[in-house]
Amino acid sequence: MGKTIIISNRLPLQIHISENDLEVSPSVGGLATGLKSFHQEGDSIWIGWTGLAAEEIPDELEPQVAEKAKEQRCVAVSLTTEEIEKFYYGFSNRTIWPLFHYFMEYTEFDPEHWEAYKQVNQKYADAVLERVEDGDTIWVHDYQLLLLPQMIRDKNPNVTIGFFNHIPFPSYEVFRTLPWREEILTGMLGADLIGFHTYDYERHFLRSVNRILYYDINFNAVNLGDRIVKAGSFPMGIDYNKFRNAALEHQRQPSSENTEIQKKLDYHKYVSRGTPLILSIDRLDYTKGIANRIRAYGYFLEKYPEYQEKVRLVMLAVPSRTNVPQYQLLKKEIDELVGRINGRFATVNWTPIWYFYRSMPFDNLIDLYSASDVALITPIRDGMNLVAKEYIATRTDHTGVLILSEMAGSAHELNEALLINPNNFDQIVDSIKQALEMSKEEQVRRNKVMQKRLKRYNVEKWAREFMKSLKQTTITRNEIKTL
Ligand code: GDG
Repeated sequence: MGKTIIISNRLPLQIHISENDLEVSPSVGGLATGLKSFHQEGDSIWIGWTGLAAEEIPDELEPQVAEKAKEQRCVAVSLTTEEIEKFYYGFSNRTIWPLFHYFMEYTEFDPEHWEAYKQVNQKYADAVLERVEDGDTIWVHDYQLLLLPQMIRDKNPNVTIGFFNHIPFPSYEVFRTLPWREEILTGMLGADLIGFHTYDYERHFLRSVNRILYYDINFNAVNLGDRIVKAGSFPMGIDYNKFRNAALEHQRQPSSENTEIQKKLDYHKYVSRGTPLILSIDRLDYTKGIANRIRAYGYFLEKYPEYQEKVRLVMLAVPSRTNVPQYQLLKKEIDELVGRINGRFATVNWTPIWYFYRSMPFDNLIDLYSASDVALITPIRDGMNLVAKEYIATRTDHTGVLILSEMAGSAHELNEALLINPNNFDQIVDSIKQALEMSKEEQVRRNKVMQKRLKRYNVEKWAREFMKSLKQTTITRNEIKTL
């Protein structure tokens, strides 16, 4: 049996250089967090970018970067500043990301970005081809590398290729607006199996393949004539035990370090006498519905004034894609909204919103999940949303209420949450009230069902199921060949 090669835009680690010294830290984000456990437990190698531009790495430090990556069975792909600008911030995050999340008005169609996207996909493909041997299994991840499966297959047809899309796949009517729609679909179809978080994304993809490339579709199989490609839905899980154990550990030993967030939470506990906390955590991204969430919270305080001074929103927004203008504008909008609501409602003893714009260590994330009575997660569109699952998993006593947007892939599995339409302010506001007033018994009943599901369908199972289907697809392919 051959080896497994994971390939994604970013490695699960980030490298920082300070005064000619290297520092390694884990990368934040859904894909890295989820796949890391699969990688750590297996014998895969992982190919991707470190997050540093080639120009930022002095020649003498290059071997050290490679060494640090190797320690975690990773191989670093080097990207220049120009490639990062055009491939990553450009085509990936100004074309595919907004289009696939239905933000048509933010979508740019720039041929120069497209050229860079092709070139950089080829660069990743070359990094794979240098290391791949016949019989290996390659697992390509996400929207930055949609062309990779076919690029690899063109050079080496004797490997098994799986592709997983971590973001939504839009409906045909939206996807067809992309000038390079044929190339993108052909790139993906180089894989043997193409995975999505939900059945809806899978259907959207298959319909686009049928309408744009005219291939016949039989259930979930695309008939290319000489090859069959399968599509499937594999809702990504979390490392349930890791989150639950961290939460149990947190209960045993709360404030190990006196960090800023712990000081705030302690203050809240003693000074505000444990009035409820509502939690909001995301990368700062327009798809996550953060601005509307703040507006809805302001509206809640206005509609139900009895909750003024009786509740607090703790909001963590993790900096993301700060070079893209839409993200800079959103940051400004959020700063203003937080200022406006705090300015309008704050009293001497009470700040309605505690806002943090930074990323936090894992332990602090657990502190926040554990301390919060309600999690308010209201994306406009979200492939899955792992934060919702992590919140449920860390509630060791099964209390706590999750308010979750129907537009998140995870809403399909978390039916016992209070599901809302993120554009319906009255519904959000009434759900906040319902959450704050929900009996403990009902909280526990809802949480238990969801936790059980998360425990069973964890990230390890997700990866195993995908790999099992991938293997099955290739067995069928080989059987067809020998007929
Ligand atoms: C994409 C899709 C899909 C967040 N802040 C901190 C931190 N995090 C961790 C969370 C969670 C992850 O980052 C975020 O995952 P999400 O799934 O919520 O969102 P995206 O980053 O947009 O992920 C998404 C996912 O891929 C997987 O397929 O679910 O729909 O958009 O794990 O815990 N971690 C630390 N500090 C932080 O400040 N340590």
